[in-house]
Amino acid sequence: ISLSYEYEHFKESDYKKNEPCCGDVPLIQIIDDDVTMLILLKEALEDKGWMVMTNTEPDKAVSLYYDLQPDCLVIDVDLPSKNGFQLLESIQLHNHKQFIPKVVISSQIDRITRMNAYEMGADDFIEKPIDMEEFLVRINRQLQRKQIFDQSVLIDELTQVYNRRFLSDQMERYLKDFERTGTSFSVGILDLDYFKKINDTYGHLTGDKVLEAFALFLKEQTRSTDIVFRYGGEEFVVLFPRTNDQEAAEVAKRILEGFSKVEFKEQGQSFHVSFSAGIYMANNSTEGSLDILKKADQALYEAKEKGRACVES
Ligand code: GH3
Ligand code: MG
Ligand code: MG
Ligand code: MG
Repeated sequence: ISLSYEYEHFKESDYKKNEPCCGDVPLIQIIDDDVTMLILLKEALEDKGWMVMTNTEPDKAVSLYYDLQPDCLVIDVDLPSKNGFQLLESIQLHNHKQFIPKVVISSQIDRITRMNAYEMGADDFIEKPIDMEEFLVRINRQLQRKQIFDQSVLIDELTQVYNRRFLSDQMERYLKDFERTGTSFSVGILDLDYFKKINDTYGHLTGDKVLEAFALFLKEQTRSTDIVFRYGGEEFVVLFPRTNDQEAAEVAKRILEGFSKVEFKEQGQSFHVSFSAGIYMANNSTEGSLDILKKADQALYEAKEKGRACVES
């Protein structure tokens, strides 16, 4: 079996957490250099109905971790190229504001190794060879913790704006209002342009700073009745109550103009960041919140197609 296993079996594009189809299915990321082990674990976890992505390469694993924000991370700490502990530490360091359960698997099970694992942020420690039945129970336990955590949180830790969960609550509320009073609202999805490149050039911590700055800018530049949400990674949603799509698009354009002028300075270099936006106005009460977000997302797609740094509705 070749090392390209991971890409044949898990395409990033197959899994978009932001999309309704995948939103509720837990995603588990496994990092192990042992491909046989990966396949074994992957199949067992998939039998439970969970989605699994596997990585043998630590660096690729970190960027996928950021990209897809798994619900549970399973990591082998005795990796040859980059020490698993180092990897765990760097993930922990960069992602300290997010709760993603981390399960360490290891054939070294001495006390020091176990203590190291917990100190580096492991939530559980499972010894190899793995007892599959027990492994599944323990992973399930971690997924439950994650679910309880997610359900209790309405604010995104990193950016301090509302999260995706609260977005669906609010959209339901405004849809009911629309049904009752006929007062519509608009929704904008704003996605930073070439954000991956910022991470790749300056590192994830700089990427995080840009996200924080963008969220703050959005809050400052919208009306107090508008609500800002972090929709996923580098995507934000603004809900504009009592606003038609034209007005909302104008606001978005003004924000785009302003934000594009913000100068970020990092490692002796300066750079600017733009975004693309898709706007949609709810126009009949039979539309659900997911339909509305899909429409806004289509408009966003058009904005990206047009070359980015623009607003489509
Ligand atoms: P496009 O112009 O088409 O939107 O390109 P893009 O690079 O912005 O889009 P893509 O979806 O390819 O990449 C999004 C990146 O956002 C990838 C992922 O690593 C990064 N990301 C997601 N969440 C976070 C986060 O919390 N912090 C950091 N630093 N990066 C994140
Ligand atoms: Mg190993
Ligand atoms: Mg995106
Ligand atoms: Mg983007």
